[in-house]
Amino acid sequence: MQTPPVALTIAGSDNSAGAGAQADLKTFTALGVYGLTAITCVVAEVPGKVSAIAPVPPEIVAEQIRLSLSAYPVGAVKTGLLHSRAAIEAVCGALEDARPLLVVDPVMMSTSGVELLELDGIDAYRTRLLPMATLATPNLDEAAVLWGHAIASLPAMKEAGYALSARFGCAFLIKGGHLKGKAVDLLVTPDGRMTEFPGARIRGVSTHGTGCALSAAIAAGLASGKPLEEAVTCAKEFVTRAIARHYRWTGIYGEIHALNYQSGETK
Ligand code: PXL
Repeated sequence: MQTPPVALTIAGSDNSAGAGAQADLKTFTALGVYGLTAITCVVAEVPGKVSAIAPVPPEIVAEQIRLSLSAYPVGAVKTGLLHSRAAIEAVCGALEDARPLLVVDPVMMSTSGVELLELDGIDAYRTRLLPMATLATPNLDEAAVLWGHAIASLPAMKEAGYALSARFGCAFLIKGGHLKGKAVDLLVTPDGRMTEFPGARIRGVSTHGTGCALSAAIAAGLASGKPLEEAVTCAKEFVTRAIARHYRWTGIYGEIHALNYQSGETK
């Protein structure tokens, strides 16, 4: 009989299963964590093309969370695509009493450039959700929106990291994958500590869902009792490996790639 750690993802459904709740579940499973889901919206998409998005009623989002938290020993929660202000407020209401370890991936756009978050959702992140978070994991564009200034260099990333962490009272992992030059991710904690994580940039692989997998892997680490920095280090190794040994198929949309979370030899 086994009693694995449990993590809950609050995220959108991606039918192509490279991003969203499906990517989170695959990540939890690969890392030995039992995954629960609360679905916020349903996205019809394939890599490179988002064709439709339908929200789940906010009270149903909240009920999925409340039930999950009441029935299971949830060690950590992550949020992915929340889509609307109403959904963010429902999530905050449902998490308020439990106050779990919380990783917030403030998803605003798809990898293919489609807006996934309604505009007034940004304000709800600022006023409601980020103050409840343990860690936020924005990419450069999302960090710039939350901070209110452009970020085009490593020094600007550092300034943003300190400012955001102080403003919201949570740790920030700013992902510098789109930075010119070398890719660096930056972790800043509210006590003012900063850690740089060199990111291996792997060329020629177009995968969506790497951000989802990274934040899910961090939540899995936290649910397993790892301290934050160790959870981030392990999560980065996990995602780098999943990109390096990615899957590929050729079809009517050209070549499509997907992360490979399985352990074993790199091909
Ligand atoms: O990768 C961002 C993302 C997150 N969540 C869902 C998505 C996407 C990208 O398309 O569909 C559900």
